[in-house]
Amino acid sequence: TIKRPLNEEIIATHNAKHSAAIDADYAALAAKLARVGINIDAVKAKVASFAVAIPSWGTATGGTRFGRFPIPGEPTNVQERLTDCAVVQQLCRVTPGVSTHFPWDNTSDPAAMREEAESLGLYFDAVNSNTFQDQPGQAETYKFGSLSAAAKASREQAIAHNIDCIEIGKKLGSKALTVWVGDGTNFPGQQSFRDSFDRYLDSSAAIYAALPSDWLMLIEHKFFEPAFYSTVIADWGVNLMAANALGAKARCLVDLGHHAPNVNVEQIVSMLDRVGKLGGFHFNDSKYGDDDLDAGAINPHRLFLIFNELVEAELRAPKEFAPAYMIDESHNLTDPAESLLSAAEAIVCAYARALLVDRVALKAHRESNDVLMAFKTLRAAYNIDVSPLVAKARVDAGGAADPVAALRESGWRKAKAAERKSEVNKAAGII
Ligand code: PSV
Ligand code: MN
Ligand code: MN
Repeated sequence: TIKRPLNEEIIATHNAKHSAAIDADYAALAAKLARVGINIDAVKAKVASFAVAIPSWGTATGGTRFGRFPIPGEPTNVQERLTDCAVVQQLCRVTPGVSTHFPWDNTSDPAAMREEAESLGLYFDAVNSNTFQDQPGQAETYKFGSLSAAAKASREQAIAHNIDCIEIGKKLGSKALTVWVGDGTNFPGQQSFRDSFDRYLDSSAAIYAALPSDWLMLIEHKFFEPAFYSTVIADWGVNLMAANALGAKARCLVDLGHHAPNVNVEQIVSMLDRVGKLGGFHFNDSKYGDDDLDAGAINPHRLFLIFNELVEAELRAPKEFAPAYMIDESHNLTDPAESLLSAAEAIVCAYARALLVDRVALKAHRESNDVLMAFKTLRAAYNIDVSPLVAKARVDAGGAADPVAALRESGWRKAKAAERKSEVNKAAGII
């Protein structure tokens, strides 16, 4: 049996309070969808099979380069981070996977960590390497780059770290390595764009050679930050060049915050899928750049349009379609567990809406160049409030009717504030 961190009775009491309203709203939505020939139970079954991974580090407060505001009771080590992932999963039931980051999740015993995760009903998703920071005691610096560095020793160290991540990931049961590098330049002339990319490819080929046959290497592009003049893997074009050069197991990962403003991300999704190179997603939202705000908080319509392309891609080739989904946010103002619950809800709602698009009508309107009706076909699905459907799927799977409210009712964070060695407790002299 799975160890669920929250008292199941609290969730049952919470659900009992909401069940009549959920059932009534679900029945009303079922009737509305039936009028346009959609069977709500079939959509609910698709929603119930949806999963998006939580980044282990996303369970603790993030920060900006100007400061961080830790909260009492937040997780302080990998065990506590896993427990909070289990809390989120217990309430929302769409986040069974955990994505790790090394050395942030350092453990001397990955096999025990896997057992711990499994006992909590979790599994490990992609492993993330980290060559964008120097670690204490490390021999070489990444100040001037890692996989693309001019210094061979820095490149070798970065390659070795990625291979270590694969080795740990094998013990965790992961099936993918996500590589994002901070490599780039701050000054025109600082490096040759071309030589840097060639060195990146050489280094990545060494990592690729160490990948098990059933693993993927997910390459994440980002057009700025921490480098502000150029980055080595700046956009999806360079990303695709790298993935093509490395081989079939290399795919492109799209982080929603890693594009220049106003870039049409849904079109990128469609194009990468077209060539079988859509590896995965990091979901977040932004107003200006890589803001790492909560998914769907700023532009839920864009999230819907992205899922519209994903649903279309899945319908085209259901067997091959398996992008890795992860939430990649920085929670600076909110309780991270609450933000993860609210983001997971936004993501799954965008997916549910995309499932409701009348694809037969859309195709016909496209073929007859009925521009407005094509647009209205999409908009009709976007306008449907799918929250009763998503809530019903969640409750049927054992989750909470209103996950954030249930978390608050459980008193989880307050209880942990008394137990965990958080920075807040240290600063207050409590521990
Ligand atoms: C970089 O901005 C990024 O999106 C990458 O995915 C990292 O792994 C993550 O943030 C955490 O730093
Ligand atoms: Mn990311
Ligand atoms: Mn990012």
